[in-house]
Amino acid sequence: HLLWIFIAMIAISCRNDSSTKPENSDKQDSLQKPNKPNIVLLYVDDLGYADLSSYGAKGVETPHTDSLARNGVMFTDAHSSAATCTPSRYSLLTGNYAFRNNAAILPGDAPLLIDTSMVTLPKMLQNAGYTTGVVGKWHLGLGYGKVNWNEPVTPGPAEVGFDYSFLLPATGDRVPTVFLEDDKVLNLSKDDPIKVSYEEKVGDRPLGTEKPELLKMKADLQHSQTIVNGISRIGYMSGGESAEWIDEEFPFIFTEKASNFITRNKANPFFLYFSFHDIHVPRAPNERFQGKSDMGRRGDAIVQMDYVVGEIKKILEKEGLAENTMIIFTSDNGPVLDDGYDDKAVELVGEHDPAGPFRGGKYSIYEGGTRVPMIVYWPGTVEPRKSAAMMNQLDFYASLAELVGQDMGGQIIDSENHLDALLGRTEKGREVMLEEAFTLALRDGDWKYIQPFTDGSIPDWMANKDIEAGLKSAPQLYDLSRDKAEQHNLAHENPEMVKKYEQMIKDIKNH
Ligand code: NG6
Ligand code: CA
Repeated sequence: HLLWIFIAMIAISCRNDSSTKPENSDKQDSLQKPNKPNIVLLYVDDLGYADLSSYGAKGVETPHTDSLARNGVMFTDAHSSAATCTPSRYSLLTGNYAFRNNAAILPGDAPLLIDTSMVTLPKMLQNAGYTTGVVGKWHLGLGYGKVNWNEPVTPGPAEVGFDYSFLLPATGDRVPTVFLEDDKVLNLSKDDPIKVSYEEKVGDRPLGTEKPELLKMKADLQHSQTIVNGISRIGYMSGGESAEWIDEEFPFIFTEKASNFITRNKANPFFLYFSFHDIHVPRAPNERFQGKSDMGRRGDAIVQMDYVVGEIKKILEKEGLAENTMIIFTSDNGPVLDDGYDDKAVELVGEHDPAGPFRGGKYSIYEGGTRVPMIVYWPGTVEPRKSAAMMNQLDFYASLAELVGQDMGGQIIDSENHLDALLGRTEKGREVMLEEAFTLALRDGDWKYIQPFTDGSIPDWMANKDIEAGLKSAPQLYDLSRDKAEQHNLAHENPEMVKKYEQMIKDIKNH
């Protein structure tokens, strides 16, 4: 009798099992193993080392990001590969230093910078079974340059390895001021085609130089071309009125697109590259965040960014994905106050020091150029701690390849596997790395060597903007263990070290 009950119970439980199993569940089971977590990369624009309360900010609170920092690995020596956006993003997605492709800040009508035959970071993850998406700022060029925005725009993110994309094509301060969803401009009407030029005025929209009274913020000459949404931009644009973005809506639109991507893909591993517009210029935070910091628009943009971080964390929790998702939070380069718009960032900064103890910021070869906040949050897997490991975004590629069990493509030269450091299991990160700005620097542990800057020139606008690029005609050598702020140049007393580091840079370049 008991035996019959036992057999009946087994039969019932088997039936339940098969009726609740989704289709192709075997595939899902194998992909959802702990070594294939979802990966969400929260990539903030121009956020400085000390722009979060957890990293020492004054005059602004960032509770959502701080909670990631408190409960994850909080790095104190983590770097974007370069001190500006395009080169950093190039390295992030390709695993190679930007100088290998001469990557520099791209104009808004530049061709796609990444060779589509490369096995990029997102392609490597696709090969591991991930669905990949990018939401937010792109700034890696599109098509073959000077694209026709009225037709499908290709090659672009799809050819770089993203199954889904929702983009600001270049930056918030460059035309065209429209969203690109996959390869098409969103909400574009056929009767009102878009025309873009970076050389001469097109159409009748007024320019910042012509109608300054229409502006929410005054701007420098480079940012004083076509006015859209009360903000003058770099570049000229006509048409596309129904497709124009409203800057103040970015946080909600990007969050919604990211949220939809997460929900659509919750059953299989996904990689979301969430690329913020904040806190880049033009800083036009939604009214919900206006006045929420003591620093005006720049601080309010930080609050807005932090809100979005909280929303994305909430969506992951709501979908039951928190423990199976690794969040990496970081920034593409150091901080800048005046980057072209009169948003009072300089006047209202108060006691706040956006780069913290480090010298320089965006555009600079000093530490402030590339040393950025970095947090890895993966509840249940990563133990909370601070880490002084030397880290570089260049190494996300090899480290994540290790995590998901993929090889690195043969074209990947520079990326190193530091998965253990990324997960806070060791404080041993890189021993040596380059930092890229208008010149190159080499970090060898706490030693930092900066190459003299002799060839080439920096743009004029930088000179008038209190930007410390760190370019000198003589070599610079600093001991960061005693001199974090790079004040005491030791190059003169240490010619042998200068020679050695010059040679090391040459060797890296000749690889
Ligand atoms: C500079 C812009 C600056 C910003 C930067 C790119 C001028 C004077 N300045 O050329 O405002 O757009 O490019 O920033 O044009 S980044 O974070 O995308 O690298
Ligand atoms: Ca940037």
